[in-house]
Amino acid sequence: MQKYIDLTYKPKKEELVAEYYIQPSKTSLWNAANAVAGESSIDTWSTIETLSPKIFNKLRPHIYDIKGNIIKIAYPTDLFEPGNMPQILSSIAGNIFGMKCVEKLKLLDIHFPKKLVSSFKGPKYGIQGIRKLARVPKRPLVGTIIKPKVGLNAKEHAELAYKSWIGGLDIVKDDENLSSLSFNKFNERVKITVKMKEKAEKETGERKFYMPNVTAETFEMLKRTKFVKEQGNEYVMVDILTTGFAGLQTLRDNSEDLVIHAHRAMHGALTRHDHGIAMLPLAKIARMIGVDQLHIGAIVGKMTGSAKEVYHIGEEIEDNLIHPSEKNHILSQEWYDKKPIFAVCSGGLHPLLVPQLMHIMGNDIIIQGGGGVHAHPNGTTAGARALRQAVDATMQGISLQEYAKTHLELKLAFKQFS
Ligand code: CAP
Ligand code: MG
Repeated sequence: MQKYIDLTYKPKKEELVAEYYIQPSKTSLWNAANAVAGESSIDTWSTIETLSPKIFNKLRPHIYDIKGNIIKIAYPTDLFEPGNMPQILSSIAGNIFGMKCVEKLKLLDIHFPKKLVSSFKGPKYGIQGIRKLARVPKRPLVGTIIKPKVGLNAKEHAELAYKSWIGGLDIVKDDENLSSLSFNKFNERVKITVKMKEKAEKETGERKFYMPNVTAETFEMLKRTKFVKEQGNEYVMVDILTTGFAGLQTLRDNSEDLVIHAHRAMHGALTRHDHGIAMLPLAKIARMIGVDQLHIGAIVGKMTGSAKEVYHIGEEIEDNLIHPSEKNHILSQEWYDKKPIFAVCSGGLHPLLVPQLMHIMGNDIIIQGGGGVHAHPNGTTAGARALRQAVDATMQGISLQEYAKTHLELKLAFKQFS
């Protein structure tokens, strides 16, 4: 009996809605959908006396739309604990991925009702807060990642950061797998790098930002965040998936008013192909919990993520009202008081890719180049200059070829990256 399917049902405003791609295994799609709806809410595989009509009628979800392999399920909000992202995901993104009756299952989007959106802190700064801090009203922010990913000691790290900042970059970040290692201890790195940041600010007259990676066990993360604050730094960076959403919520609740940069290392284990969780709902969760900027893909770089997908994720984290799109598997979403956050485009980027990226994504983005800065033939500072020149040229509507005629670093970037 397919007790959760009701194609005449209209979801209530206060319900959570999840959209899934579902491929059944050795059963019908309807049977598999029914099992997913039950297992993600109140039910199990057998008929149980304890599932009384009273409980059923109060907490049952409704599969209200089935088109091909795409199903939509509306869940009563009482199934979820406000402010508890782990529990919400243990429901609608938990056991169901391991059920034998599904060959493949992918969570494509989640519509969160106001009661749940309001139960999370949301971003403290967001786009406008960061632009105000940076004194950069319009153009994309530009940054680099210290490379090699790990290997430099704290002093070498800080010196490379300085070279990047004086070349015109706004931001320098730690790589996602750099925490506190035997050859590069966190506190020492932060202390020296912040001093080099202040030196670069004095010499350039521009605000400069350092994003130290605090990813660690939660209490340790809070200790490191406190230390960063004591050094007078404005940012922390965290790997939100390897840290987990409970850790991210704790960091957001104890952020010491620092700006939170969210790296999405490990997302590919969930987002690629057609079994797992799409990047869109992960991005929504990050905005709801309250990061200020989030890696969402770079389209033209080295990582997966089509222009359409990355563009829509950018809309989701930057707009306040999201209109539904059947074609793109996007559910409606109102963001209420949750600030828009910066899309971070990174991964395989170099100066020559900037115009195309800005054409697709607009200016409310953060462009990061690691190898694309440090591999410049004249070194890091020149690489930083070339990346900044590519942004400045594009903001002025000048082609890079034209701009390179009067900007040597960009000219040499053509030799290196064409
Ligand atoms: C980029 C990067 C970033 C990726 C993350 C790296 O370095 O530092 O972690 O951009 O991917 O380690 O690859 P490069 P995404 O500029 O040298 O490629 O932004 O897609 O999450
Ligand atoms: Mg990295």
